[in-house]
Amino acid sequence: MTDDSTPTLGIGMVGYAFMGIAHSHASRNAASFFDLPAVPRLAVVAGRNADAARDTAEKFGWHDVETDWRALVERDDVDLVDVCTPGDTHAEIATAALRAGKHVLCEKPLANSVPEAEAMAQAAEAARARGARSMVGFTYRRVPAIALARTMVADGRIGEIRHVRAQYLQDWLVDPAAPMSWRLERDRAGSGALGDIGAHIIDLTQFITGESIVGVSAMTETFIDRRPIADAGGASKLGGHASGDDLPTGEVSVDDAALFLSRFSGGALAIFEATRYATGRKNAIRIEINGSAGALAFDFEEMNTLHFYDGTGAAAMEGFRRILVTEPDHPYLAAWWPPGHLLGYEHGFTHQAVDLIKAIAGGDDPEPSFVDGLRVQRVLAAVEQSAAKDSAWTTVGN
Ligand code: 4PW
Repeated sequence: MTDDSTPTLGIGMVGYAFMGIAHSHASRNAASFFDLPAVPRLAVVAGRNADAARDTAEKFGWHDVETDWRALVERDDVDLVDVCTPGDTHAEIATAALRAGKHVLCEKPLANSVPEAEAMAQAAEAARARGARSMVGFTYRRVPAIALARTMVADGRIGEIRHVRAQYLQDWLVDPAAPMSWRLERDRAGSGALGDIGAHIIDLTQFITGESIVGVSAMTETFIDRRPIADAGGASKLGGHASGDDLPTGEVSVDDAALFLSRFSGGALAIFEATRYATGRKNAIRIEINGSAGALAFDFEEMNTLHFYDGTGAAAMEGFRRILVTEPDHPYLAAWWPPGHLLGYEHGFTHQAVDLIKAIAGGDDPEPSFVDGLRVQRVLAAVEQSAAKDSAWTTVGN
Protein backbone atom coordinates (compact mmCIF):
# COMPACT_ATOMS: atom_id res chain seq x y z
CA MET A 1 0.00 0.00 0.00
CA THR A 2 1.35 3.45 -0.91
CA ASP A 3 1.36 5.60 2.27
CA ASP A 4 3.38 8.33 3.99
CA SER A 5 6.25 5.96 4.68
CA THR A 6 6.62 5.01 0.99
CA PRO A 7 9.92 6.36 -0.40
CA THR A 8 9.84 8.99 -3.11
CA LEU A 9 11.45 8.96 -6.55
CA GLY A 10 12.51 12.44 -7.65
CA ILE A 11 11.63 13.16 -11.27
CA GLY A 12 13.45 15.73 -13.38
CA MET A 13 11.66 16.30 -16.67
CA VAL A 14 13.33 17.97 -19.64
CA GLY A 15 10.78 19.53 -22.03
CA TYR A 16 7.28 20.78 -21.34
CA ALA A 17 5.34 20.60 -24.62
CA PHE A 18 2.94 17.84 -25.76
CA MET A 19 4.89 14.93 -24.30
CA GLY A 20 5.94 16.95 -21.26
CA ILE A 21 2.29 17.56 -20.46
CA ALA A 22 1.40 13.88 -20.93
CA HIS A 23 4.31 12.79 -18.70
CA SER A 24 3.53 15.44 -16.06
CA HIS A 25 -0.03 14.18 -15.83
CA ALA A 26 1.20 10.59 -15.50
CA SER A 27 3.82 11.36 -12.83
CA ARG A 28 1.28 13.33 -10.86
CA ASN A 29 -1.49 10.72 -10.95
CA ALA A 30 0.25 7.33 -10.94
CA ALA A 31 0.41 6.95 -7.16
CA SER A 32 -3.21 8.03 -6.73
CA PHE A 33 -4.49 4.99 -8.63
CA PHE A 34 -1.74 2.38 -8.30
CA ASP A 35 0.01 1.04 -5.20
CA LEU A 36 3.60 1.95 -5.93
CA PRO A 37 6.82 0.99 -4.15
CA ALA A 38 7.98 4.61 -4.61
CA VAL A 39 5.92 7.76 -5.04
CA PRO A 40 6.97 10.03 -7.89
CA ARG A 41 7.96 13.50 -6.66
CA LEU A 42 7.75 16.14 -9.38
CA ALA A 43 11.08 17.72 -8.42
CA VAL A 44 12.00 19.90 -11.38
CA VAL A 45 11.05 20.66 -14.97
CA ALA A 46 13.62 22.13 -17.37
CA GLY A 47 13.11 24.12 -20.54
CA ARG A 48 14.84 26.97 -22.33
CA ASN A 49 11.80 29.24 -22.05
CA ALA A 50 11.60 30.03 -18.33
CA ASP A 51 8.03 31.37 -18.53
CA ALA A 52 6.74 28.28 -20.31
CA ALA A 53 8.56 25.99 -17.90
CA ARG A 54 7.13 27.91 -14.94
CA ASP A 55 3.67 27.68 -16.47
CA THR A 56 3.97 23.88 -16.73
CA ALA A 57 5.35 23.76 -13.18
CA GLU A 58 2.38 25.69 -11.81
CA LYS A 59 -0.22 23.70 -13.73
CA PHE A 60 1.12 20.28 -12.82
CA GLY A 61 2.79 20.81 -9.46
CA TRP A 62 6.50 20.68 -10.32
CA HIS A 63 8.47 21.99 -7.34
CA ASP A 64 11.16 23.84 -9.27
CA VAL A 65 12.25 25.01 -12.71
CA GLU A 66 15.62 24.99 -14.51
CA THR A 67 16.43 26.61 -17.84
CA ASP A 68 19.45 24.36 -18.49
CA TRP A 69 18.97 20.59 -18.58
CA ARG A 70 22.60 20.15 -17.48
CA ALA A 71 21.74 21.66 -14.10
CA LEU A 72 18.72 19.35 -13.79
CA VAL A 73 20.80 16.25 -14.49
CA GLU A 74 23.23 17.10 -11.68
CA ARG A 75 20.63 17.78 -8.99
CA ASP A 76 20.55 15.58 -5.89
CA ASP A 77 16.76 15.66 -5.74
CA VAL A 78 16.51 14.04 -9.19
CA ASP A 79 16.59 10.24 -9.34
CA LEU A 80 14.96 9.82 -12.75
CA VAL A 81 15.52 12.05 -15.78
CA ASP A 82 12.50 12.09 -18.09
CA VAL A 83 13.52 13.22 -21.59
CA CYS A 84 10.56 14.82 -23.42
CA THR A 85 12.47 16.89 -25.98
CA PRO A 86 12.77 16.60 -29.79
CA GLY A 87 14.97 13.75 -31.00
CA ASP A 88 18.10 15.80 -31.73
CA THR A 89 18.74 16.20 -28.00
CA HIS A 90 17.86 12.70 -26.76
CA ALA A 91 21.34 11.20 -27.03
CA GLU A 92 23.14 14.04 -25.27
CA ILE A 93 20.67 14.40 -22.40
CA ALA A 94 20.11 10.68 -21.83
CA THR A 95 23.81 9.77 -21.82
CA ALA A 96 24.68 12.69 -19.52
CA ALA A 97 21.92 11.61 -17.14
CA LEU A 98 23.06 7.98 -17.16
CA ARG A 99 26.64 9.09 -16.48
CA ALA A 100 25.37 11.14 -13.56
CA GLY A 101 23.87 7.94 -12.15
CA LYS A 102 20.23 8.78 -12.90
CA HIS A 103 17.54 6.46 -14.20
CA VAL A 104 16.29 7.60 -17.61
CA LEU A 105 12.97 7.56 -19.43
CA CYS A 106 13.46 8.80 -23.00
CA GLU A 107 10.71 9.65 -25.47
CA LYS A 108 10.57 7.84 -28.81
CA PRO A 109 12.09 7.39 -31.27
CA LEU A 110 15.15 6.76 -29.11
CA ALA A 111 17.41 8.90 -31.30
CA ASN A 112 17.75 10.50 -34.72
CA SER A 113 20.19 7.93 -36.11
CA VAL A 114 21.45 4.39 -35.56
CA PRO A 115 24.91 5.52 -34.30
CA GLU A 116 23.26 7.75 -31.70
CA ALA A 117 20.94 4.94 -30.61
CA GLU A 118 23.89 2.53 -30.39
CA ALA A 119 25.77 4.96 -28.15
CA MET A 120 22.68 5.33 -25.96
CA ALA A 121 22.22 1.56 -25.66
CA GLN A 122 25.89 1.24 -24.67
CA ALA A 123 25.57 4.03 -22.11
CA ALA A 124 22.46 2.33 -20.70
CA GLU A 125 24.28 -0.99 -20.39
CA ALA A 126 27.24 0.65 -18.60
CA ALA A 127 24.93 2.56 -16.26
CA ARG A 128 22.91 -0.57 -15.52
CA ALA A 129 26.00 -2.08 -13.90
CA ARG A 130 25.89 0.88 -11.49
CA GLY A 131 22.17 0.40 -10.79
CA ALA A 132 20.66 2.95 -13.19
CA ARG A 133 17.70 1.77 -15.29
CA SER A 134 16.50 3.09 -18.62
CA MET A 135 13.42 2.84 -20.77
CA VAL A 136 12.20 4.27 -24.09
CA GLY A 137 8.70 5.71 -24.20
CA PHE A 138 6.81 3.52 -26.64
CA THR A 139 3.75 4.33 -24.60
CA TYR A 140 1.13 2.51 -26.69
CA ARG A 141 2.49 -0.80 -25.38
CA ARG A 142 0.65 0.20 -22.20
CA VAL A 143 -2.79 0.41 -23.81
CA PRO A 144 -4.59 -2.50 -22.10
CA ALA A 145 -5.94 -3.94 -25.39
CA ILE A 146 -2.41 -4.00 -26.83
CA ALA A 147 -1.01 -5.68 -23.72
CA LEU A 148 -3.86 -8.21 -23.97
CA ALA A 149 -3.06 -8.84 -27.64
CA ARG A 150 0.54 -9.67 -26.77
CA THR A 151 -0.57 -12.13 -24.07
CA MET A 152 -3.02 -13.78 -26.45
CA VAL A 153 -0.33 -14.23 -29.12
CA ALA A 154 2.11 -15.63 -26.55
CA ASP A 155 -0.63 -18.01 -25.33
CA GLY A 156 -1.02 -19.32 -28.89
CA ARG A 157 -4.57 -18.04 -29.34
CA ILE A 158 -3.98 -17.13 -32.99
CA GLY A 159 -1.36 -19.78 -33.78
CA GLU A 160 1.49 -19.23 -36.17
CA ILE A 161 1.60 -15.67 -37.50
CA ARG A 162 1.24 -15.30 -41.26
CA HIS A 163 0.31 -11.63 -41.78
CA VAL A 164 0.92 -8.38 -39.94
CA ARG A 165 -0.96 -5.30 -41.20
CA ALA A 166 -0.15 -2.04 -39.44
CA GLN A 167 -1.11 1.57 -40.08
CA TYR A 168 -0.57 4.76 -38.13
CA LEU A 169 -2.83 7.38 -39.71
CA GLN A 170 -3.09 11.07 -38.84
CA ASP A 171 -4.25 14.03 -40.94
CA TRP A 172 -2.81 17.15 -39.28
CA LEU A 173 -0.77 18.13 -42.36
CA VAL A 174 -3.54 17.94 -44.96
CA ASP A 175 -4.00 21.71 -44.73
CA PRO A 176 -1.17 23.42 -46.72
CA ALA A 177 -1.38 26.27 -44.18
CA ALA A 178 -0.54 24.01 -41.25
CA PRO A 179 2.62 25.67 -39.96
CA MET A 180 6.20 24.46 -39.77
CA SER A 181 7.23 22.69 -36.58
CA TRP A 182 10.29 20.85 -35.33
CA ARG A 183 8.56 17.62 -36.37
CA LEU A 184 9.03 18.70 -40.02
CA GLU A 185 12.76 19.39 -39.73
CA ARG A 186 15.17 16.57 -40.36
CA ASP A 187 17.90 18.04 -38.14
CA ARG A 188 15.56 18.07 -35.18
CA ALA A 189 13.23 15.10 -35.71
CA GLY A 190 15.47 12.70 -37.66
CA SER A 191 12.62 11.76 -39.99
CA GLY A 192 8.94 12.62 -40.44
CA ALA A 193 5.89 10.40 -40.20
CA LEU A 194 8.30 7.48 -40.33
CA GLY A 195 10.08 8.13 -37.02
CA ASP A 196 7.32 10.02 -35.22
CA ILE A 197 4.47 7.58 -35.75
CA GLY A 198 5.85 4.74 -37.91
CA ALA A 199 8.23 3.97 -35.02
CA HIS A 200 5.21 3.13 -32.86
CA ILE A 201 3.77 0.52 -35.22
CA ILE A 202 7.22 -1.00 -35.73
CA ASP A 203 7.60 -1.33 -31.97
CA LEU A 204 4.02 -2.46 -31.36
CA THR A 205 4.06 -5.22 -33.96
CA GLN A 206 7.41 -6.53 -32.70
CA PHE A 207 6.05 -6.32 -29.14
CA ILE A 208 2.78 -8.12 -29.88
CA THR A 209 4.32 -10.85 -32.04
CA GLY A 210 7.52 -11.29 -30.03
CA GLU A 211 9.33 -11.32 -33.38
CA SER A 212 11.65 -8.96 -35.28
CA ILE A 213 11.37 -7.23 -38.63
CA VAL A 214 14.20 -8.62 -40.74
CA GLY A 215 13.94 -6.65 -44.00
CA VAL A 216 11.94 -3.98 -45.79
CA SER A 217 11.00 -2.56 -49.18
CA ALA A 218 9.89 1.04 -48.74
CA MET A 219 8.53 4.23 -50.29
CA THR A 220 8.46 7.66 -48.69
CA GLU A 221 6.97 10.93 -49.93
CA THR A 222 6.90 14.60 -49.00
CA PHE A 223 3.70 16.07 -50.45
CA ILE A 224 4.13 19.71 -49.41
CA ASP A 225 7.73 20.85 -49.15
CA ARG A 226 7.33 24.40 -47.79
CA ARG A 227 5.08 25.61 -44.99
CA PRO A 228 4.38 28.91 -43.27
CA ILE A 229 6.35 29.78 -40.18
CA ALA A 230 3.84 30.65 -37.48
CA ASP A 231 2.72 29.62 -34.02
CA ALA A 232 0.94 26.27 -34.09
CA GLY A 233 -1.35 27.52 -31.33
CA GLY A 234 -0.36 25.67 -28.18
CA ALA A 235 2.31 23.30 -26.99
CA SER A 236 0.10 20.23 -27.11
CA LYS A 237 -1.34 20.89 -30.59
CA LEU A 238 -0.43 19.15 -33.84
CA GLY A 239 -1.06 21.04 -37.07
CA GLY A 240 -3.22 24.15 -36.93
CA HIS A 241 -3.79 26.80 -39.60
CA ALA A 242 -1.48 29.78 -40.13
CA SER A 243 -3.47 32.77 -41.37
CA GLY A 244 -1.88 35.77 -43.08
CA ASP A 245 -0.69 36.44 -46.62
CA ASP A 246 2.98 37.18 -46.40
CA LEU A 247 4.17 34.74 -43.82
CA PRO A 248 7.73 33.50 -44.24
CA THR A 249 8.00 29.82 -45.14
CA GLY A 250 10.33 27.03 -44.11
CA GLU A 251 11.44 23.84 -45.83
CA VAL A 252 9.85 20.53 -44.87
CA SER A 253 12.91 18.28 -44.87
CA VAL A 254 11.27 15.03 -43.75
CA ASP A 255 8.82 12.49 -45.16
CA ASP A 256 5.11 13.18 -44.88
CA ALA A 257 4.31 9.50 -45.40
CA ALA A 258 6.18 6.21 -45.35
CA LEU A 259 4.95 2.85 -46.65
CA PHE A 260 6.82 -0.42 -46.52
CA LEU A 261 6.53 -4.13 -47.01
CA SER A 262 8.46 -6.30 -44.62
CA ARG A 263 9.10 -9.79 -43.37
CA PHE A 264 9.12 -10.91 -39.74
CA SER A 265 11.66 -13.31 -38.23
CA GLY A 266 9.01 -16.05 -37.94
CA GLY A 267 8.23 -15.81 -41.67
CA ALA A 268 5.14 -13.57 -41.57
CA LEU A 269 4.59 -11.08 -44.39
CA ALA A 270 3.83 -7.55 -43.26
CA ILE A 271 2.67 -4.21 -44.60
CA PHE A 272 3.12 -0.86 -42.85
CA GLU A 273 1.80 2.63 -43.52
CA ALA A 274 2.57 5.81 -41.56
CA THR A 275 1.11 9.09 -42.77
CA ARG A 276 0.01 12.53 -41.61
CA TYR A 277 -2.16 12.90 -44.72
CA ALA A 278 -4.87 10.30 -44.04
CA THR A 279 -7.77 12.74 -44.32
CA GLY A 280 -10.30 12.06 -41.59
CA ARG A 281 -8.05 9.81 -39.52
CA LYS A 282 -6.88 11.59 -36.38
CA ASN A 283 -4.84 9.06 -34.46
CA ALA A 284 -5.74 5.71 -35.98
CA ILE A 285 -3.24 3.05 -34.99
CA ARG A 286 -4.61 0.02 -36.77
CA ILE A 287 -3.05 -3.37 -36.34
CA GLU A 288 -4.37 -6.66 -37.66
CA ILE A 289 -2.54 -9.91 -37.20
CA ASN A 290 -3.64 -13.09 -38.96
CA GLY A 291 -2.45 -16.41 -37.59
CA SER A 292 -3.00 -20.07 -38.43
CA ALA A 293 -5.60 -20.41 -35.64
CA GLY A 294 -7.18 -16.97 -35.46
CA ALA A 295 -6.69 -13.23 -35.78
CA LEU A 296 -6.58 -10.02 -33.76
CA ALA A 297 -7.54 -6.50 -34.82
CA PHE A 298 -7.06 -3.19 -32.98
CA ASP A 299 -7.68 0.49 -33.73
CA PHE A 300 -6.54 3.16 -31.26
CA GLU A 301 -9.53 5.31 -32.20
CA GLU A 302 -11.49 2.58 -30.36
CA MET A 303 -8.73 1.86 -27.91
CA ASN A 304 -10.81 0.02 -25.30
CA THR A 305 -11.65 -2.72 -27.76
CA LEU A 306 -9.78 -5.71 -29.16
CA HIS A 307 -11.32 -7.79 -31.94
CA PHE A 308 -10.59 -11.50 -31.80
CA TYR A 309 -11.35 -14.12 -34.41
CA ASP A 310 -11.13 -17.65 -33.05
CA GLY A 311 -10.56 -19.90 -36.05
CA THR A 312 -10.79 -23.05 -33.95
CA GLY A 313 -14.52 -22.80 -33.17
CA ALA A 314 -17.56 -24.22 -34.95
CA ALA A 315 -17.89 -22.90 -38.53
CA ALA A 316 -21.44 -21.75 -37.84
CA MET A 317 -20.17 -19.46 -35.08
CA GLU A 318 -17.28 -17.90 -36.98
CA GLY A 319 -16.66 -14.16 -37.01
CA PHE A 320 -14.65 -11.53 -35.17
CA ARG A 321 -15.87 -10.86 -31.68
CA ARG A 322 -15.37 -7.61 -29.83
CA ILE A 323 -13.66 -7.86 -26.46
CA LEU A 324 -14.37 -4.81 -24.33
CA VAL A 325 -11.05 -4.47 -22.54
CA THR A 326 -12.33 -2.94 -19.30
CA GLU A 327 -12.51 -5.91 -16.93
CA PRO A 328 -10.41 -5.95 -13.74
CA ASP A 329 -8.75 -9.10 -15.12
CA HIS A 330 -7.41 -7.13 -18.08
CA PRO A 331 -3.94 -5.55 -17.93
CA TYR A 332 -3.85 -2.39 -15.74
CA LEU A 333 -7.65 -2.24 -15.39
CA ALA A 334 -8.02 -3.33 -11.77
CA ALA A 335 -6.65 0.06 -10.68
CA TRP A 336 -9.26 2.06 -12.61
CA TRP A 337 -13.01 2.15 -13.03
CA PRO A 338 -15.79 -0.46 -13.02
CA PRO A 339 -16.18 -2.51 -16.26
CA GLY A 340 -17.35 -0.48 -19.24
CA HIS A 341 -15.96 2.82 -17.91
CA LEU A 342 -13.45 3.59 -20.61
CA LEU A 343 -9.81 4.67 -20.53
CA GLY A 344 -8.19 7.31 -22.79
CA TYR A 345 -4.93 8.45 -24.35
CA GLU A 346 -3.38 9.63 -21.09
CA HIS A 347 -3.75 6.31 -19.29
CA GLY A 348 -0.97 4.74 -21.36
CA PHE A 349 1.44 7.32 -19.92
CA THR A 350 0.28 6.57 -16.38
CA HIS A 351 0.83 2.84 -16.97
CA GLN A 352 4.26 3.60 -18.38
CA ALA A 353 5.18 5.53 -15.21
CA VAL A 354 3.83 2.71 -13.04
CA ASP A 355 5.79 0.00 -14.85
CA LEU A 356 8.99 2.05 -14.79
CA ILE A 357 8.75 2.91 -11.08
CA LYS A 358 8.04 -0.73 -10.19
CA ALA A 359 11.03 -1.90 -12.23
CA ILE A 360 13.36 0.70 -10.69
CA ALA A 361 12.23 -0.12 -7.15
CA GLY A 362 12.44 -3.86 -7.80
CA GLY A 363 15.87 -3.68 -9.45
CA ASP A 364 14.37 -5.09 -12.65
CA ASP A 365 15.03 -4.12 -16.27
CA PRO A 366 12.16 -2.01 -17.59
CA GLU A 367 10.87 -2.57 -21.10
CA PRO A 368 11.07 -1.31 -23.78
CA SER A 369 14.80 -0.95 -23.16
CA PHE A 370 17.22 1.25 -25.07
CA VAL A 371 18.15 -1.92 -26.97
CA ASP A 372 14.50 -2.22 -28.04
CA GLY A 373 14.69 1.44 -29.09
CA LEU A 374 17.81 0.66 -31.11
CA ARG A 375 16.02 -2.24 -32.84
CA VAL A 376 13.32 0.17 -33.98
CA GLN A 377 15.96 2.69 -35.06
CA ARG A 378 17.54 0.06 -37.29
CA VAL A 379 14.21 -0.61 -38.99
CA LEU A 380 13.72 3.15 -39.53
CA ALA A 381 17.18 3.35 -41.12
CA ALA A 382 16.47 0.37 -43.37
CA VAL A 383 13.20 2.00 -44.52
CA GLU A 384 15.03 5.21 -45.45
CA GLN A 385 17.78 3.29 -47.24
CA SER A 386 15.28 1.23 -49.21
CA ALA A 387 13.23 4.29 -50.17
CA ALA A 388 16.39 5.99 -51.42
CA LYS A 389 17.11 2.97 -53.66
CA ASP A 390 13.72 2.74 -55.43
CA SER A 391 12.30 0.40 -52.79
CA ALA A 392 15.13 -2.15 -53.05
CA TRP A 393 14.83 -4.93 -50.48
CA THR A 394 16.97 -3.87 -47.49
CA THR A 395 17.98 -6.11 -44.64
CA VAL A 396 17.58 -4.65 -41.14
CA GLY A 397 21.00 -4.38 -39.49
CA ASN A 398 21.85 -5.88 -36.11
O1 4PW B 1 1.46 9.17 -30.78
C1 4PW B 1 2.00 10.25 -31.38
C2 4PW B 1 3.36 10.56 -30.91
O2 4PW B 1 4.26 9.57 -30.87
C3 4PW B 1 1.16 11.50 -31.19
O3 4PW B 1 0.07 11.48 -31.98
C4 4PW B 1 1.94 12.70 -31.67
O4 4PW B 1 2.87 12.23 -32.54
C5 4PW B 1 2.79 13.26 -30.57
O5 4PW B 1 4.06 12.66 -30.74
C6 4PW B 1 3.87 11.70 -31.71
